[in-house]
Amino acid sequence: MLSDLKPQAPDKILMLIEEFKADSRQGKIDLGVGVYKNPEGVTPVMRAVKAAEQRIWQTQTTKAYTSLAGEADFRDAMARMVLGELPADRLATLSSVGGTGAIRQALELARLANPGVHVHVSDPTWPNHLSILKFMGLPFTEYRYFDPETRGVDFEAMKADIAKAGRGDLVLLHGCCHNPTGANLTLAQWEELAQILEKSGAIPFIDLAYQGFGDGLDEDAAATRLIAARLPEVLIAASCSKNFGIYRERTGILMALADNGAAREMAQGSMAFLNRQTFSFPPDHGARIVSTILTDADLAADWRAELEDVRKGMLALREQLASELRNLSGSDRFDFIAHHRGMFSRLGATPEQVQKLKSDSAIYMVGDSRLNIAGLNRDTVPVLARAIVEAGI
Ligand code: PLP
Ligand code: TYF
Repeated sequence: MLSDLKPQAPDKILMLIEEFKADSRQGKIDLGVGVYKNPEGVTPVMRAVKAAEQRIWQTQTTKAYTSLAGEADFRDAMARMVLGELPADRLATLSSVGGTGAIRQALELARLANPGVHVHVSDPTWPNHLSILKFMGLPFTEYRYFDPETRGVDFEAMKADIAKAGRGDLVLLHGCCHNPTGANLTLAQWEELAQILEKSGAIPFIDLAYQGFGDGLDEDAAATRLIAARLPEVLIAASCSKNFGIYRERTGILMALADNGAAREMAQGSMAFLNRQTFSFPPDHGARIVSTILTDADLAADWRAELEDVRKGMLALREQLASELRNLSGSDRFDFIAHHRGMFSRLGATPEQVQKLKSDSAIYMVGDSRLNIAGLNRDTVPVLARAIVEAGI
């Protein structure tokens, strides 16, 4: 049996980590995988996370199973953080194995309700979206999103493509901080999108992996809240990996908003069922860290403050990079870097230029020219800017 297995396509982002490690050049710069790094290049454990872990260690008296859907404290606190309130009459929630687990369970839930469910994804999107859809055998279509000229969103094209989604189709949207491009919709554009979805009966499925990394914790949830208020049914997959810095704890949540109580009940039962079919109980430690922080005013305030520092640090690097490039190139064609939000920006370079950055300057970014802003610091920004101009980008 095992010899019948075929090799699977590797994850190109994760491959880059190995390639970077193997490079012995001094001063190499890693702008690949989407992990936050401070100016010293360290991915720290956040202060409030350490404090919450200490509190859990001191007070936890059992490690017995939780419930199939995960702890209610975590799910309620996350629903409040994402939605700004707890719409208990329409909301079903499920603790998941990271944001990825929430995406998978959302697609499983949709498939359970509608075995041939058609999914619409942005072009480009996070490669794992496509990989999971292909693995599950779900039909999908890409909607136009990124404008390579402006490096912003081609909103007219996006609207035209999303308007073609049928009733009951899923439309996968990045709630903020689009990965891989960094280009995002304005709130007015989200409003237009909501109208299109209302008209077509397609169901928004929001992937929210970077809340707090763009314009602020509430600002980054504004689009999700708008969609949640306007559409009868919404799926939301939220990750705690980045904003709590608990990547390896695998903490996330699936939220399903229903338009009536009976459908909510059905969704809640089906979601717990899906966890049971996959791994029974979801992991608890990361979820407990999150609920400990969010339900304690002091810990929550400290976490918010540290998250704000992280966010502002990335914004400062964006400004610095755009400004260096303005000076070096004598043009404003890189100003989009300051307008993008989140961890990533797509430079719009060719694969050959990305390769040149790697071979000539030991600068590593994903092949589609996505760079992780948090991989930079004040000293490496000028190095990158010079290399970008020298590579003829
Ligand atoms: N969605 C997007 C767009 C992402 O970039 C990520 C990656 O971190 C995730 C979801 C899921 O992250 P995780 O499974 O680590 O919580
Ligand atoms: O896009 C990224 O870099 C992050 C981290 O299989 C990541 O979302 C990358 C690849 C992967 C899982 C997470």
